[in-house]
Amino acid sequence: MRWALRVAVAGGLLAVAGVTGLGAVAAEDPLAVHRAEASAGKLEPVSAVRLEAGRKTFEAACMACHQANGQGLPGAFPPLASSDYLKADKNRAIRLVINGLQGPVVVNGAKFSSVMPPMSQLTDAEIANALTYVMNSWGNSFGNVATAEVTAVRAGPKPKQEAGSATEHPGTTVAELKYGGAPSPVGAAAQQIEMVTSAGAPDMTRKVFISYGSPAGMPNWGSSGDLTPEEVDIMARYVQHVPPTPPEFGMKEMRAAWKVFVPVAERPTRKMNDFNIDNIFVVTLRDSGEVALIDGDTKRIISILKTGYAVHISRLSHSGRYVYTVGRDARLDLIDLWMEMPGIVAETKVGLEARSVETSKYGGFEDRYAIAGSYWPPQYVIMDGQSLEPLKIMSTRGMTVDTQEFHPEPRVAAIVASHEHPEWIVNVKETGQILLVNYEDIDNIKVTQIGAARFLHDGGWDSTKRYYLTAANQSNKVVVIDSRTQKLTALIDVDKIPHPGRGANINDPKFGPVWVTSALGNEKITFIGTDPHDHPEQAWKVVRVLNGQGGGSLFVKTHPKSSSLYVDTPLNPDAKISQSVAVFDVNNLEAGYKVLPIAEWADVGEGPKRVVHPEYNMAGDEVWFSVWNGKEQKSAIVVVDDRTHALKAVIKDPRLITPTGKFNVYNTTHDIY
Ligand code: DHE
Repeated sequence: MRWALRVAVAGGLLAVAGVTGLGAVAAEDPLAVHRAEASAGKLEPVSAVRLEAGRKTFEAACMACHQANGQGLPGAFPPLASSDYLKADKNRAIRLVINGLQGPVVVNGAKFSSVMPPMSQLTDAEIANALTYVMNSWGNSFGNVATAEVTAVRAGPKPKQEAGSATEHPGTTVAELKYGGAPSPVGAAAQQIEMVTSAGAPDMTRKVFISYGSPAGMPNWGSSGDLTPEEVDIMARYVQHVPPTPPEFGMKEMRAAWKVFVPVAERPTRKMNDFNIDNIFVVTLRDSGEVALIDGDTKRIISILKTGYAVHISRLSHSGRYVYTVGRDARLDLIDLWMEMPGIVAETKVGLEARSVETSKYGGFEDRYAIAGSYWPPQYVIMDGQSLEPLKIMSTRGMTVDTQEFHPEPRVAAIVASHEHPEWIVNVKETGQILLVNYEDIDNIKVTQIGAARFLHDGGWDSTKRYYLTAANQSNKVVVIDSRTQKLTALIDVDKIPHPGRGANINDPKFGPVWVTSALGNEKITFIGTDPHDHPEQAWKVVRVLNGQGGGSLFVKTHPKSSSLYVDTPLNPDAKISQSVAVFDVNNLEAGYKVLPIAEWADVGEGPKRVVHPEYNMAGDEVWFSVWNGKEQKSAIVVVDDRTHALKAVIKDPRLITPTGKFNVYNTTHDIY
């Protein structure tokens, strides 16, 4: 199984959509087994209704990995049938379903090292019934689980991992698990899926992951209509069987996916609306596969546009006219803000899974090109900036920076556009190589490869936009690239799992210009000196570490006109912390932080209500926060006065489904953060 897909699949091990026809492949009829055992007095009475309900939950949430016959997949997913691990400890089983698990575990003498995401979205009754079903199927006779037992475990003391370090798996925080395992719209209607088998390969579950997606963000390639049944079939065999040919996504597929709705010649030659487009916020509506364009002045929704699946980021063209959005399904949409009613003018697909997009920002190349990086296949694609016509595909397969071994599937993480050269800076995650891709002459393309550190993720510019600082997250390092000299400037050790977004640039009263990152793995907010000219002693060193509210932070934010530094903590296990934000006074950093109860201000009722991704308006005097709730619950955007930190507005609308990232047109165009 290919690595990138393994990651996508492993992220969603136990939570995929339902499949019918279990009876045909199950070793024994569980109901018959249960009835026989119950009548023999072996079990507490368990109703057929409960077992049937449990079977359904098992099929929907567990079967793709543990298989219809409970045998798991050797070397990948542990068996549940005759499992000594399951039999040994009922409460542990309940805990694992609620909290997830990351290997290694030993089951029936065999070692398994995969990730099982938390299934805490299931109700107590669903978990109880599913476990009861599992404990009474395939010859198992392990007793049963009552709903009250699940309730008690859920309400009981949090395992150590809830405090930041996994009980079963030291080193993995709940925040990390949530980050890779956040819920997604998995089709509950997933009913009709075909069986795929290859001669000599283990039976595999029907094409559930691929058709319906996983909660880790793997797109629902099949049910979304993005892949034909034939493509799903190829992909399914590819994932669990030795693939005859890998499902690459090359020029042929890209050209087939490319659509221009409004040709460049038919687009307006000047702005045709009265919107102050510089202050529009492009807001990701994660679980509805849409973006909202919100007028930053009036706080009204201008329009909601259907985009790729779980859009990840939006970036702006140099002119500020075009918005590029990239979905996890690698669909790219191009929005023209000059139209009377801004809308999508072109669309394409750059692969099967992607996270990053950027445009050409160097003088003379404004709005000319776009680039998108894929997680799968491992490649980046250069496109015409105004039509999205795919022009050049470049592979990222290559050698790892440290052991210098070939990596077949290194994913493309963040991409930024250089202001010093006609180049993009491309993070290649698994190899730890940073590529400077020169777009001056794409037929004779020049790529400078800088060895950095593995697990490159996100990053942004220092205040001068000369130095690019990026997190190598699992390496616990921040990498600095000098985009002028095109060289590695520094590799800086930081504490566990830095996650800056694009970071925040402030003028530290003591240390001068610094770039700031928070972290997923702990409460530290790390300041790195960025001014080798006037503050050479501090340059590229950690000059200050502040304690924030806690771990599970994803984004920090400030603005050149502001003296506030905001730190979100959406993945912290404590709801009080995940639903609020910390704000520091840049001029008095030692004074600690003030907590703004953003979710409370939003007043949206029940739900996780994670407060995520601060984003300034164009003037730099207000900050917007997403209150990211469940798909079926109410979400909102809360606007805060940056100077007083008082609530300014709450944007609520039933169409605002799971808002996460927000990108102010002016600030994103000009890399202001
Ligand atoms: Fe992100 C940026 C990858 C989960 C919201 N995210 C990025 C970037 C990458 C990335 C590579 C940098 C892009 C760039 O700058 O070019 N994100 C991933 C993942 O692989 C991961 C862990 C799991 C996944 O399946 O996607 C992941 N990300 C999330 C979320 O769960 C978040 C919080 C909510 C969501 O909408 O999915 C999320 N990621 C964001 C946002 C940015 C981002 C808002 C842009 C930050 C910015 O200010 O530039």
